[in-house]
Amino acid sequence: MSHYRSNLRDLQFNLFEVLGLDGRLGRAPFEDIDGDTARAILGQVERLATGPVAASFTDGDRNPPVYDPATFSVTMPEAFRRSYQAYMDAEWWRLDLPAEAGGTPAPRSLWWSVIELIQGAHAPVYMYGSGPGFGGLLHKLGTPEQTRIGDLMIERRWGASMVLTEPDAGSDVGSGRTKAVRQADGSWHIEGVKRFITSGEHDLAENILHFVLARPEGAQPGTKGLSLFLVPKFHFDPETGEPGARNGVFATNVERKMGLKVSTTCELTFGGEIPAVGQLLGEVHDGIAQMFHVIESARMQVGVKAIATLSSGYLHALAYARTRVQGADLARASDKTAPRVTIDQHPDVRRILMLQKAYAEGLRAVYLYTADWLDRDDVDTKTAAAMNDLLLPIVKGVGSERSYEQLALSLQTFGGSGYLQDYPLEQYLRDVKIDSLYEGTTGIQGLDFFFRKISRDRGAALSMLTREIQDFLVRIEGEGRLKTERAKVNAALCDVRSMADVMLAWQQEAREQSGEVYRIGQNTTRFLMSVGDLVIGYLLLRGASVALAALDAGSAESDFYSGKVAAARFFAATVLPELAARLSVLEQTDQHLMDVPDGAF
Ligand code: ST9
Ligand code: FAD
Repeated sequence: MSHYRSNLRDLQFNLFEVLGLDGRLGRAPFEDIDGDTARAILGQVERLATGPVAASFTDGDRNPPVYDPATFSVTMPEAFRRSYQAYMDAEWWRLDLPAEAGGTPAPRSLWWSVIELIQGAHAPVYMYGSGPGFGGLLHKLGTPEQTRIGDLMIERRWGASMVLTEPDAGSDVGSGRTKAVRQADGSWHIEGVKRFITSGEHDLAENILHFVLARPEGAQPGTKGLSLFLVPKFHFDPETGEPGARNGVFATNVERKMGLKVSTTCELTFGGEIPAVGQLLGEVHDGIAQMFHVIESARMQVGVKAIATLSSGYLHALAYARTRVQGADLARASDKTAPRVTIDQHPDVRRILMLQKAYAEGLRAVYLYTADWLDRDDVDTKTAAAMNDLLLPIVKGVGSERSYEQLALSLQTFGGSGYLQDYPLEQYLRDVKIDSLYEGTTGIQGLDFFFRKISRDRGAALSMLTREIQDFLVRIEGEGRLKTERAKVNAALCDVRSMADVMLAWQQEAREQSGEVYRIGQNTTRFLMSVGDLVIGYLLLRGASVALAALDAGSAESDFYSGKVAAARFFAATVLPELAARLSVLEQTDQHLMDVPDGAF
């Protein structure tokens, strides 16, 4: 039986009933996809995901790739190879490619729904399979010759990797020392050691194209001095793509990790006896901005990965709680002859189940809402991009943190059995921990959220978001059944606005006294998590109002729709009030923490 418990119904609910995707399909720019096609795609991808893609999930953990230091090569496990092949052969990745690269452009919300299903089943399948996506990027950023390389990547299904991190340059990418030396023929030789490179080596594809940040000799320090180079594992015929001699980039180590074991995490050494020959992307020195095209996509991917895993974890916990009999109903606890009940009848278990449901479904709504901004035709593209940018650290940062935290509750629901390898929960937790670390830690997401997405933007996108929430609250004013929840979301909205105002005021003060910025720095993660909870609360409430309408219309799916209302109520009642306390903590932030002597920690 598949480990993966998908939630197609909830995806359909968000896409078609809340976001109104049908209205955008079947016409430009999505002429090739109408509502029926979109539904059929989701159904087919779900079968692929729960079947062949999920099939190697456990095997990949227990029999990870084998690294041979003598040949610097990696042999992938056969079971994983089959899952990977099934995904590549189904070619759903074409939904992410521009038409000129052989793609079928799809709404972003539909694309990320597809990727939720694949990643929930087995995330590394998507990660190793992202080569065509990188090929599509060459269409956007490459020279005409590099566009051709992009086509080769797609046709021949090459692998790809994003290569930023070095031993002394993790969060601080600008400290990278890998250098690029220009050659007389216009090519570049890359020299240095990169660390932690996902899919840096494997034998799933005939070639791997590494997208490498390196500093040309004499370039300025920091991220702005980095350029992006394309460095293939094998040199290749530029017309046919036929691989030739080995290029000088080798996996000199593969890490042993807590989870996500089937995904190779490589030390890559560039240069040495054989030069690592690369070419400059787009013939422009704009590496960090170019790499952020990849990073933005990967941050979304990482958030969706975590959320997909939480959703499956919750559904496992729910199924277990419905069958595990333990203890009597609390109201009859003193009666030793009272019948034993399934654990889903205990208030404490119901509490953690509903919390998991609210976060799993709320976070799904968040990533779909984020993607949907790029599909909307009622706003200009600049605004849409700014809203997507604003929400991205929430999908990545909040999605990964809450999913890890809530998956611990999914495991807890199983009692001691959750700790065993008989169930996938322990692997889910191990596999999901990485999501708050790579692609920018949560700390970095918090800084990005406040300083870049809010302060630098003078709060414009945040105001647009809060206005949208406010407008929705006005629209449902007449819905008496959601009166309490509406008030709680409104209170959370006021709390978040106050947090932003306080932090922006500190930033003004920091212009005079630079140390004031420490008060902001102590709160960026708190603020990110709080805005995340607000957006979850808002979207759950939006879902609840749609659900009430469906119930009023006499829908046969009364359990499903009642569940949407229940999750919104529970979240508004038990999570959103915490924002008031967080605001109070934030307002009272002083410099004591920064003044504690380092030795006193
Ligand atoms: C990693 C990979 O961890 C893990 C999983 C891999 C899975 C692979 C699967 C692949 C999936 C993807 C496939 C996609 C295919 C392609 C599709 C394409 C459509 N937004 O603030 P400044 C830029 S990889 C946009 O001064 P510092 C911007 O150009 C390792 N751009 O930064 C800016 O200039 P300007 C991940 C941004 O202080 C410039 O950077 N590592 C953004 O110099 C400088 O900005 C990390 O993520 C943004 N949010 O450097 C590192 N931010 O201002 C984390 C910056 O003029 N560290 N730019 O516009 C950071 O992010 C740091 O904040 C820092 C700081 C490095 C940016
Ligand atoms: P550090 O930067 O040393 O951070 C340590 C701690 O300090 C963190 O909690 C962090 O939040 C905090 N911190 C650091 N700087 C600041 C700051 N300025 N303000 C506040 N807090 C701060 N990289 C690639 O290039 N390509 C890949 O494909 C890739 N895949 C990976 C796969 C795995 C399994 C792993 C573990 C890592 C991968 N990475 C990859 C690297 C990953 O992106 C980095 O590990 C990550 O960006 C953090 O860098 P670091 O590990 O050096 O931690």
